[in-house]
Amino acid sequence: MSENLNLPVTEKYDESSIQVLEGLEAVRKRPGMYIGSTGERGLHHLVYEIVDNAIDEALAGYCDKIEVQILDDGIIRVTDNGRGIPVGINPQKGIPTVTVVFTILHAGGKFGGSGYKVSGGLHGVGASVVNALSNWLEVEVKDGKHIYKQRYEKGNTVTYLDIIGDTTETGTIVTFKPDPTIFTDTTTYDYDILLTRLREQAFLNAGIRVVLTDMRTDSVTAGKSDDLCFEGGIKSYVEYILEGVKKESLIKDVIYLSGTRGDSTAEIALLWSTAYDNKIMSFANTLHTIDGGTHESAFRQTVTRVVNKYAHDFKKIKDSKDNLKGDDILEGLIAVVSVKLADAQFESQTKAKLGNTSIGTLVRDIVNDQLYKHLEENPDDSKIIIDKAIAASNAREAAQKAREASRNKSGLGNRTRMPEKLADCISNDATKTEIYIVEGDSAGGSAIEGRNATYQAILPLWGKMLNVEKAREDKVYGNDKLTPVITALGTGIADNFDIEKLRYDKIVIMADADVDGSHIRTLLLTFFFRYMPQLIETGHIYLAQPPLFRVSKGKQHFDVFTDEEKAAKIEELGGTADVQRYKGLGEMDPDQLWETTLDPERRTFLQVNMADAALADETFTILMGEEVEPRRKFIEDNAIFATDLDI
Ligand code: TTJ
Repeated sequence: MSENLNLPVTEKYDESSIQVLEGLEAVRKRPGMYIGSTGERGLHHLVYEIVDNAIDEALAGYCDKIEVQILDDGIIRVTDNGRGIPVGINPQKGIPTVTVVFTILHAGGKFGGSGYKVSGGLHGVGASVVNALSNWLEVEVKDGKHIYKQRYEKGNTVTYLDIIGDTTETGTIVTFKPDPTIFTDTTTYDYDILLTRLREQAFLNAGIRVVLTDMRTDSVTAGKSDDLCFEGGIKSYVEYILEGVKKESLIKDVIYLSGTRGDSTAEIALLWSTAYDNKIMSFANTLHTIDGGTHESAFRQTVTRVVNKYAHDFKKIKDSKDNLKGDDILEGLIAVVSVKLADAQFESQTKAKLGNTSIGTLVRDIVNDQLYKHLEENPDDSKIIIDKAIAASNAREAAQKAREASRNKSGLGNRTRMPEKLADCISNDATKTEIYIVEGDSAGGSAIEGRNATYQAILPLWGKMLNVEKAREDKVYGNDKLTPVITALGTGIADNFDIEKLRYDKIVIMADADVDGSHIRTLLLTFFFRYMPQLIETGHIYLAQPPLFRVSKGKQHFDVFTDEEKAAKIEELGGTADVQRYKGLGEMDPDQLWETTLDPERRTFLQVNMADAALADETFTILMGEEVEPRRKFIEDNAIFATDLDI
C-alpha cells in the first residue's frame, strides 16, 4: 500500500470541482435523448457506451483484453488492460482528465448530435451519460505506478481521485449501477442481449478479445461466460451467420473485399448459400445500420450489376435475354458490409440508416473492381452463382403465376370469401375492429363466447404452423394454416401487400405462456416480419397477455401476471388468500377470458415494434433452422419480442 493513501492528487483540486455539473442534469431530465430509451434497450446501451471506450483503446493498439462482468444487484463492471484514462489535470478544466470524462457532457452524443464517434477519436464520449444515469459509478485507473479511484453518485463526484495503492499494471476498471428511478421498466441485464452486441463488436474489430461473464448468484445464466475473439473479423462473421442458418456455402471460401479512400474504409465479406433469402448486415462505425443506407444499397446494386456484367461478358446468359433481377442474384447471399468514416450522417426515425453518399461510391468501386476480378479468377464460383440466380428467377416466375391463379379463384373481384374458422365481428369499421388469432380450438371457443362481437373477431389456429423460413414463397400460398390469416386480414402479402385493405385495427396474437404458445407466437411474428412487415411498422400487431394467477379473498378477485405481483397481492390482502393458477387459455371460461384478456378496459397488450422485430430477425433465422433443440431453448428463453404497452 502506498503512503499516499487518500490524498488528493493535487492541491489545486478543491471543493469547486465537487459540484453538480449542469450538463448532466439535462441527461437525467431527458435520458431518452441520450440513450434512446429508458427501457431494457437503454439499460443495455449503458454497457455499450462504456465498452466502446475500451474498444477505442484496443483499436489504438494499447489493449488486448476487455472484460464485461454482470454482477449482483444490477451492477456492471468493465475492465480493460489499456493505458488507463489519463489522471493528470486537464488544462482547460483544472480537474483530472478522468473526472472530465465522467462528469462533463461531451458534444456529438449518439442521439443528440448528428455524427458518431470513430475509433481513434475522442475518448470518453458517452461515459458521462452513463455516469449521470447511474446510482453510483466508480472508476479505477492503473497507470503502471498507482491505482487511482474516484466515486460518483448520480453523476456528481463524491470523492477525490484518490490513490488507493501501487501497481505495475495499467488499465481501467469502471463499475456502475444504473439508477432504478430512471430505468423504471427493468434494471435486470439480459446475458444474451449483451452477448449478441459484444459478439458483433468482436467480429467487426478483428482480433480484439472481449470476455463476458455472468457473476450473478440469482440469474438463470449465472456462471455463463463467453470468450469472444475472431482473428478472421467479418469473414468469421459471415461463417457464423451461415452456421446459424444451417445452410451450406455454395462457394469455396468467403469472398473478402476492402478499400480505403481518404479517412474512410469499407470492408465486405460475402458468400452465396443454399438459403432462399439473403442476409446482408451492414454497419457504420461498428453500429448496426438496421435500415441500411448508402453503403448497403450500393452493395446490393453493385453485386447485381457485376454478376450481370460477368454473365454477359462471358456468355453465361444469352445476349438477348434480359438481365437477371437483383432479388434473384442476391438469393442465398450472406454478407457483412462494414464501413468506417468520419462524420457519419444518419437518417430515418431509428437513426439506423446511413446517409453519406461518398461511402456509397467507395463501396461501389470496391465491388465493381474486386468482385468482378474474383468472378474472373474463380469460374467455378461464378457458374454456381449464376445457376442459382437463374433457378431463383424461375421459382419467382412460378410463384407469381401461382399467386395470380389463387387471386382469380374467388371470381368475385374484391369480395373474398372469409375462412370457415373465422368468427368475424359485426362492425366493418377497420379503425375500431380487432382480430384475435388464438392458439387452439378450445380457447377459440371460449374467446368467441366471451368477446364483444361488435368489434372483436376470433380466428382459432391449431397445431404446428408452417415453418416460414424453410418454405419458399410459392409454398406459403398453399399452406392451410396461414391462408386463413392472410384471407382474414385482407391485405395480401409481400409485393401484393396493401395496407388500405386491412380489415382490422388491432391484430392480437393470443397464445399460452408455454413452449407451444411461444412457438406459435414466434412463427406468426416471423411470418408477419417476412411477409407483412408494414403491419409491424405501423403498430398493428400485439401480443395478448393472459394472466398467470387469480388471487381471491372472499368476493374479491385479482388477476396477476407474475410471481412477484402474486406475492405482493397476497401481502396486500393481509397475508392469506386463495390462489388459482391459470393452466392455459383453454381452461378459462368465456367470462374469465373477457375479464382478463379481451376487455379493452382491463387487458394488457404488448405492442410489437419494428426495432424489436428487426433485432428478433437476426435470431429468427437461427431459430427457424433445421435443429429443434437450440430453437426450443431459444424460444423458452426469449418468448417476447415486444415492448410493454398498456391499452
Ligand atoms: C487516452 O489517451 C492517453 C492514454 O489513455 C487513453 C484512454 O483514454 N484510454 C482508455 C480509456 N482506456 N480505457 C479507457 C476506458 C475504459 C473504460 C472501461 C471506460 C472508459 C470511459 C474509458
